[in-house]
Amino acid sequence: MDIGDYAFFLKIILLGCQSSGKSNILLRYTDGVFEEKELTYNYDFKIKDKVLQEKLMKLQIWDTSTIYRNYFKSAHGFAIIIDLTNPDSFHSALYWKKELDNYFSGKTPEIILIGNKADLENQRFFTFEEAKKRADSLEMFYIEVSAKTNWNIEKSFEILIRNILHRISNKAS
Ligand SMILES: Nc1nc2c(ncn2[C@@H]2O[C@H](COP(=O)(O)OP(=O)(O)OP(=O)(O)O)[C@@H](O)[C@H]2O)c(=O)[nH]1
Ligand SMILES: [Mg+2]
Repeated sequence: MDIGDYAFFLKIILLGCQSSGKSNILLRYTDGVFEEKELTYNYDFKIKDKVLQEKLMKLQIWDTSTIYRNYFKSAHGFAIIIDLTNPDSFHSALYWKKELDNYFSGKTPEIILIGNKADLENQRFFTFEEAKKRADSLEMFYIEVSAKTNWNIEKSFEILIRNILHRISNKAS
């Protein structure tokens, strides 16, 4: 693949509380696998080629175990991950949303809120409706996924990427 073949290069950053599933979501999306055991992943980001709307793009997706605010700089989009089985997870989402709004002085790039571990239906602390209502009030799109079963993982990234492309084309016109 030649660099000239890419229509877009998009930088996406995953945020969220500890153990919300950031690394597993990334691994599932880029490598198609799920690791059951607790792992410390030794990478900062992963690269994936993606074709959407007949355009080839290169995605650089950052995991946040080692994130520094400086990394936010050139990001096109963020996914804030909550753990549906952790009652404190939303606090962390709010924290990150505020951090981003402060960092970008209100001109925050696209953000999607992802409720992970939807497979653990009996252990969840938030209904879909509650979580969506909160996401709406923060002007974030909300989707639920399971990195474990691979439910909605591809779809969640596609929604984020579509929203990013929409913004880019609005800016250009
Ligand atoms: N049942 C279930 N477990 C999950 C899912 N995603 C992640 N887990 C588990 O949740 C734990 C944390 O997942 P990680 O991907 O390491 O979470 P993280 O957000 O990267 O965690 P830190 O890097 O420590 O902040 C692991 O034990 C995973 O196996 C999911 O969709 N379903
Ligand atoms: Mg991790």
